[in-house]
Amino acid sequence: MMTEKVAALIGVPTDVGAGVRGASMGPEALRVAGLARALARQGLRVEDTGNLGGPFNPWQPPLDGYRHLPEVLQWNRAVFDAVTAQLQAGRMPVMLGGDHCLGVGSVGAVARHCRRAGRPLRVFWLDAHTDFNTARLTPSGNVHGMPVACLCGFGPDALVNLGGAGPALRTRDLRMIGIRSVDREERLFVHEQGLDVYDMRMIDEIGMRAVMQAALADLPRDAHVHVSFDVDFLDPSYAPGVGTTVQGGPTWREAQLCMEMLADTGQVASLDIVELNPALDVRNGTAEAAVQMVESLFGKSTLVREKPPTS
Ligand code: EXY
Ligand code: MN
Ligand code: MN
Ligand code: MN
Repeated sequence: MMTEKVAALIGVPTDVGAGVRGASMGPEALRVAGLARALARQGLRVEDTGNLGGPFNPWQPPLDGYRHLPEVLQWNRAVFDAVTAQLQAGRMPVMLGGDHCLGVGSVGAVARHCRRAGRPLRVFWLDAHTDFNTARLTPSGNVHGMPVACLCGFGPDALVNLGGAGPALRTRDLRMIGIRSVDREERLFVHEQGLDVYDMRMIDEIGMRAVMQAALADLPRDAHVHVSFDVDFLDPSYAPGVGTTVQGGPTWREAQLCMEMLADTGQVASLDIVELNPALDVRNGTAEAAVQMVESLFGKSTLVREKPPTS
């Protein structure tokens, strides 16, 4: 008997890592936009575990290069524990952010879980930004611009070692799609560390299909695929409800193809949906766009197909 896959929704209502307030309302906006129903339509059983709790946003300037580090740490500890618990229960964690600083706890938990199980991990970071700043490089001190660096071992000890000693991720386990905003000094560090970045220039030149084929080319068959979906990945023309819009993102169809090709792997096993900011949205349209993308990520397609149309 095939056991039913269970998606466990974990709401994380905070914006302590962001430079604009409002992502704390993200979880509820995703629920209102019908996220649970969309996942259920794709054959998943959905359990909404409710929201995690944590400190309020103190709205302070950076201290030693970080804004709100104690609060960021406290929220990420809660995320790490909640995601770990769902993985151990055999469920698929779906984290509803909240800002992208929460990727440290979420991806950190997935990485430790995979390591314990001896299973390879591949993280797809869908974002306009590389989120690879450090205290020394950051122009803002906002930790939502730093989670990838923290996961790879570059950040404050407490975040780097959140779930155990040493970095959670190797840069070679990461693929970044949709990138179009990297700070000047961050850029040097991205190159120095050899991140696998598929930026908008590449999507323009070879198209989303070839980009995803390249990004998926060496995916091990037994790998756990984690998708960290920053809603600012999407073009602001149809997804204005984020705090850090960057023009020139993937079109609706390009974004959907990206999701569809990830779905085709059949290996998506955990997900973050972050940076949705309902305070900046128009009639919850960005939340609805994100939900539609997530439905594609779990297999929604127009026709019933055994394999991709052109393979
Ligand atoms: N790179 C900029 C910074 O570090 O302040 C902007 C970061 C935005 C991060 C959003 C979540 O992807
Ligand atoms: Mn497992
Ligand atoms: Mn991000
Ligand atoms: Mn971003």
